[in-house]
Order: sequence, then C-alpha cells, then structure tokens
Amino acid sequence: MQNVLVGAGFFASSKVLSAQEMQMSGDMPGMNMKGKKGAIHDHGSPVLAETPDVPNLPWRMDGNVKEFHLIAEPVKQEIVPGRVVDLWGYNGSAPGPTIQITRGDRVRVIVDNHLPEATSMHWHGFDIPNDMDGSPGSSQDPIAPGGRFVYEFTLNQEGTYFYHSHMAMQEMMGMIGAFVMHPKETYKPRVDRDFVIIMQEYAILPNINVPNSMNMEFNWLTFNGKSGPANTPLIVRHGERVRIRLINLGMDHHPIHLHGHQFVVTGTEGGRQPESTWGPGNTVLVGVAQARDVEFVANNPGDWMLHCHLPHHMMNQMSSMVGPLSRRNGMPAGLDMERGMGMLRQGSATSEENGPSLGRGLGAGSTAEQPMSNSPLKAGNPMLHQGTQMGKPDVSKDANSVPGFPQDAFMEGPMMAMDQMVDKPENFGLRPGWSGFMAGMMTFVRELPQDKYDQIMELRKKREGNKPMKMDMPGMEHKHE
Ligand SMILES: [Cu+2]
Repeated sequence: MQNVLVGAGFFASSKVLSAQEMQMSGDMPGMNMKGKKGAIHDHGSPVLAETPDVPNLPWRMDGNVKEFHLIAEPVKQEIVPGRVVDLWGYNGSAPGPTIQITRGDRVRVIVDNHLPEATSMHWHGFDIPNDMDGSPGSSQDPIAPGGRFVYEFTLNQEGTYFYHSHMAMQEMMGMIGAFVMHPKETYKPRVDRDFVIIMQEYAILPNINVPNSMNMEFNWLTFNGKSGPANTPLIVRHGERVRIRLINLGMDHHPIHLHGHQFVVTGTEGGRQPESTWGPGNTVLVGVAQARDVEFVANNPGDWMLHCHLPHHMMNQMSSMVGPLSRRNGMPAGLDMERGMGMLRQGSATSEENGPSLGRGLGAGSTAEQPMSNSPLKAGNPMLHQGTQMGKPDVSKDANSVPGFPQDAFMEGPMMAMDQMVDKPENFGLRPGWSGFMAGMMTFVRELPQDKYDQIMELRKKREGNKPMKMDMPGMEHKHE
C-alpha cells in the first residue's frame, strides 16, 4: 500500500556491509511497520519518503547513534538518455542520496572528501551546535581533499531539510541532498505518499560535459538529477493523500505548478506550519535555499503534469532555435549574437584561451569552432537525436512568412519524442508520444485506479526481480496490494 519501514533497519554504504548484515542492523525507532493491507490509519509512524531517481542513504546503528556515510566525489550523471555530464555529488549521485531520520535521533554523518579540492558540509536549517554547522573557515577548517570530517548531533526537529556543500561554486556542480526529519507520530491528516523533489540547474554547452558554474543562465533544469522526459513520475493511487517535498538549490526560483488539483503548503525549510496557515493553491514558489511541503488529496484520476512554470525551465539544452534566427543558413561560431550578448567566443569558460570575462549565453555554437547551422528549416537533419522517433512537426505551408515562427515547432512535439528510450514501469500506459512534450523541470503525478496501479507495480517487480527495488533502503517494504 505504501512505503513503510519494517522492523529491520537499513544500512550504510553498500561498500561496507552486505545486504544481509543490513537487515540485521537494528530498528528505526518510531518508523516500524504499521501498514496493513489497505488500512487507513491516522496514527502510528509516518511513511518513508521516496525520492524518485535518487537512492536513500542506508545507515547502521552504533550504540544509540544512527551512522551515515557520505562521500563527496565527482559523478557521471545521465540527465537525459545519452547526455552524460560531469557533476560533483555524493555517493555516486547528484543530488546525493536522501537521508531520513526520526525526531530525537542521535545522528552521525561521516563525510569523506574524494574531490580534488577542499569542501565542507553544511546542514541547512539544523538547530545544532556551531562547531557542527559546516561553515568553512568559521566553524571548522574545510575538509581537505582526501580528508574526513565526522559530524554528530541530536535532532529535535521535523520537516524537510537538506545538506549541501558550503562552497558556493560546488553547489552549482550538484552538491546537495535531502535530509528528511520525520515526526515520531504521523501528522493528521496522515499522508499515504511522501515524495521528495530536489531542483537543480546547470549551464552545459552543447559540446562539453562540464557545467559552467559561473553562468547566470541555465539550459539544463533537473528534478532529482533528471530532466524530462527522463525523470520518473510520481505514482499514486486514486484517493490517497500525497505530500511532495520541494527543495531548491540553484540560481533561480521555481514556481512549481500541479495540474488538476489544489494543494496546501504545509511546511517550509523551517518545518511544519500550523494548519491555520494552509490556504489552497496550485503553484508554489520555491525560492533558492528554500523547501516547501505541499499536500493534496489525489481526487482526480489521470496523468497530471507537475512542473516549474518558468517557460525556459521546461526546455532541454536551450539554444537559439526559436524565431527568425532559425531561418538563416547558420552562422560562424562566435559572431553576432554571442558578441552582442557578451558570450564567450571560443573554448569554455575555464579554457586557457579565455581571459576573465563573464559569459552569459548558451547559444548553439558559442563554443563550436566550425560554422554550424541552428536552422531546422534549412539544415537537413538539424536536431536529430539518436533514438528519437523523429516524427514531423505539424507546420503550415506559409509558416516562414509568419513573424516569430518557429517557437515550439522544433522545440517540443513529435520530433522530440523518445518514448522507447525512457521506457520504464512508471511510464507504462502513458499516451504514445508523451515524451516529446516533457523537458526540463517537468514530471507527472500519475493518479491511477487500482487496476492500473497494480499493473505498474507488477512491472516494477519484474524489473527488480527478487532484489529490493533500486530506490529502496534495505528493510523498507513496498506493499501494493
Ligand atoms: Cu524554474
């Protein structure tokens, strides 16, 4: 029915202990399994949060201390099929794995630095002693490359928190993770589903894999490290009460909009808000460094979009593909538009050819050495992505004579569809061609009737075989009868 913890604990770094050992590593106080088949209960322990596309961080008990292990390291992250980029994150993931604890827990986090430079770990919003705060230079020395720092504190808070590197440029390389603090007893009304979405943004030019952390404009917008259509939808059953924890760490604010439902904002990065403050809405602005919890009742079945409403944040690899520019034969890289916008004319922001200038733009060709066309109307196969379905956009005969054309004709739609490439159980049953319209910070809340829900869970089971689900913590049980 929902994700609940069973009595067995779940455990740290799989590199350290085996799954068998994890199962034996003790209880998670306050989060024992209470869920019965189809039971509705307004008391007991909260459900465990799911962070689609991001693992939970296992832990082990050391006496009465919950011990976690985070490794700051470079990661290769596939943000959409075929687009693998070089980010910095934790334990092989950017964002890093989600940590979940219960109010009152004594927590230890061992942080190892496998980066080529110093880092620090800040616990965002935590009421903890100053020397555990992770502020480099003031509360501690930065953690040297190859070094380790052990954080330990007792947490008497509940809500949606996060951890992140307190080195500003490292933040823009991906270094954040969610830290959920559960109450001992579930809130009322109880939620059946609890999701986490972390918003991040990167400036990555078409022909390199490393984000330009100095940029002020962004062309890759991610939910949990994936851009649409590669992110995994939130699967819920019709009738369930759902919480979504939204976390933003980047350079932009994101107005997150849910279709087909009204929600209430039940919490901020400071924890739970009193019910008297809950007002209906369907768009919540999540500012930089903020968290917002929203809750709603899934009372309207269907595949509902959940997305950032900034138009440019619903795009992938934005480049100068709209408007009159697209009707030219292309232009030599590094001229005209780039110059006008103060873009780099050669190399990347960190290349040796470039002096200290602040590139802002991301136009196609702003780093390419050869003239290139960005013209879907002129070039033969201008935007062919391997594996895409390449349907034809529906445009009128005189489209070229209409000022402003094209806008979306080559940005979304059939020619961008890649249903097969992003096929997974959670996408089963979506309308054919759906993926051509999902990009950037866009995903679905799929609110399914029992039979469709069961079908997807069956497929999930098949995918995972007898192993625990990839996103699970050992000891966590998925019930879906
Ligand atoms: Cu946005």
